[in-house]
Amino acid sequence: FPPTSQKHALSTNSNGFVHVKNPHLDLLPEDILYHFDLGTKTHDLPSMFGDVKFVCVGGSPNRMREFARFMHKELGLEGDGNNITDICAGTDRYSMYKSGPVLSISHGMGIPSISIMLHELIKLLHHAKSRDVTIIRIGTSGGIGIRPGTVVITDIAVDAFFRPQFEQVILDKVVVRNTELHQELAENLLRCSNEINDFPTIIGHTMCTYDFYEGQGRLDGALCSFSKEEKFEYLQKAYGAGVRNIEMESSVFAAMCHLCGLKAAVVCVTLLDRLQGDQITESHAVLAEYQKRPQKLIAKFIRKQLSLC
Ligand code: R2B
Ligand code: URA
Repeated sequence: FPPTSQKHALSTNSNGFVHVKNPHLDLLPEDILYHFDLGTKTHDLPSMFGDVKFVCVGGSPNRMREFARFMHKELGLEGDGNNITDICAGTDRYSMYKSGPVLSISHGMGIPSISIMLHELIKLLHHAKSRDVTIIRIGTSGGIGIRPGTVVITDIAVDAFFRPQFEQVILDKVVVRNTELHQELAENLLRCSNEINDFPTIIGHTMCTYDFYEGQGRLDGALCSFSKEEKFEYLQKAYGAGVRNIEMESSVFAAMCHLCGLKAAVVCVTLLDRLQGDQITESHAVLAEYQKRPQKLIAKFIRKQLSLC
């Protein structure tokens, strides 16, 4: 397929609304957000979500529930954060929790899963007339040449060829989309982490792949068609191109948020250094502490934005 270039400047919308870019939507009598089990006729989306200012997304439903509980406490909200309920309880595809102005949603693993969630989330924020929303993916990743437990704030998501783009097949064409993230937000997050001064944090490129095993150059999958030397050559090349971590959602996340005028960041902790191995061997307790790191950083950022610290 010949690639179709679709580079857009960050859609600046003076009113701060999230915009959908689909003329067909206006013709729908009702919009059913099927994978959330929410809809414009069955739910009062403006009253449920109109005050949302921060959306945090991450792969695992349990981790996003923990994050919502943590934010409930961090924001000093009334009541017991432990009783927080899943807004998407009617479906087991995604989980969603709300703590004041902070929405936490799980997105599952991989580009197709997060992409479906983002279509419905962006429409939800649009129908709810939410304004000035910042969206952050908090996740896990494999590091390249950096200490495990390091948090990487993505400046740009790249594909497996280290290109700053995301290719989406639409009908029978390949549409190429920009994967830049919000630089000022990334720098602001780095400053927050320096203030916490609890764990190493860097800004770097994040490589987004379609697979965890062969797609990330692992030697321990059910299939492997390359040598150990070829693996290292590839990872070194990635490092040389500025890649500091590898995960599976950042490119479509960056592309969709960019097109819809959402200020977006990707903050992932590294669970291992891929130059040292492929298997995740740290104990459950160590991994649990690592996964709290992006959460602590985002809590600090949100508290600062709300002038709570
Ligand atoms: C990071 O971790 C998951 C794979 O273990 C995947 O969702 C990702 O991006
Ligand atoms: N998530 C990934 O996608 N890769 C890793 O190596 C670790 C977590």
